[in-house]
Amino acid sequence: MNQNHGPTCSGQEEYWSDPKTHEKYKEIISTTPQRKGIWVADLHQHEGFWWSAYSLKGVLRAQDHFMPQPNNVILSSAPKSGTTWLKALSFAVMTRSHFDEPASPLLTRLAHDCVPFLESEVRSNPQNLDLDVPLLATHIPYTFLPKSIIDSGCKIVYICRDPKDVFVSLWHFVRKMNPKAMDASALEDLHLEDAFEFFCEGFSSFGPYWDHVLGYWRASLESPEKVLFLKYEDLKNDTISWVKKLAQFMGYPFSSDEEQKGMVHKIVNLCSFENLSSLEVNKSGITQVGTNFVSLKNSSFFRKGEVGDWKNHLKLEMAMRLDQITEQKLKGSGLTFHFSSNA
Ligand code: PAP
Repeated sequence: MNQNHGPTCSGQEEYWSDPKTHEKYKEIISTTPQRKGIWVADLHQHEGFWWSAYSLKGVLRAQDHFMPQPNNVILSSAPKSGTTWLKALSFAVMTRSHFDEPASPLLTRLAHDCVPFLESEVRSNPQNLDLDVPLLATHIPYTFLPKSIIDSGCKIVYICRDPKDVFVSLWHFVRKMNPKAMDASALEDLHLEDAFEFFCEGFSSFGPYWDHVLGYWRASLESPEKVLFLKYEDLKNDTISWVKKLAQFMGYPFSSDEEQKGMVHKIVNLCSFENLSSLEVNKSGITQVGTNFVSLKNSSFFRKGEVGDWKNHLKLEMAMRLDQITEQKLKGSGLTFHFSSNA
């Protein structure tokens, strides 16, 4: 009964089967500045951001073909900012009437298998859901979102995170990747210092990180009714209040009866790091990222789930440098991260 779960890409079938369209994207990508790096794939620069060829192709396709449903809610983030958690919470909020009968799919599926990325070839996902949930996720920067989303009534929820923790999370994550085309040990040996230099330069997938954040921040100031801007740290600090705001924003507010019966707590507990990371599916499952190019243990999406783990990995001067970059990039925007290296 999998209905409108996932993006509606009119013409998508043609894209996948039409060699001309395929060639068109290939050509665009081949003309972009390309840089080899330490990340899993070489990155291409397009419209000011860095993309793997696979992501960029998916994004170009989404721009040409993606037609949102008016009730779609788009969950957006730069990688390692809290995507998995936001997906789980939003999914749990929208499907709360199915918690008991049948049990929440989050108990048996990775959150990424409950909420697809619109730039990925979601149709290849074999794990269709028996629920019609109008959620989609993306790592696409705001300025590069398909025009159909900007012009639609779709709501967007964005989550960001202290860049220091994003970097540390990314470094750990990349080292666990197992791309078929690469020697995995090359990634395991990835030096923190090398990765740090690249990240500071803005050279990371969907980066520069700060530009990603600023695009959504500005959009949330311009259209607060359309874009909800969250910080991972705020969500950690007061999950209950933020889940209520999230539900309200998405158009699924909790009734006072639900609140009295503890529904908000139930959702927060279901989606907590402790609970999700202890589930069998998230401990031992495997997922494919992008194409069948990279296979990943589901457990790699659940590492520590803490605020400030950067302190265990970054030297003070590294942390200060990243904070300085952040301060300089965000200057005048009104956005701050109160998570200074001196804290
Ligand atoms: P993605 O972009 O690859 O999907 P994303 O989910 O954005 O990754 O980020 C992963 C981070 O979220 C990990 O952080 P860490 O490396 O600092 O530990 C992961 O542990 C954390 N995370 C995953 N699920 C949760 C959760 N339920 N609550 C809090 N943090 C979580």
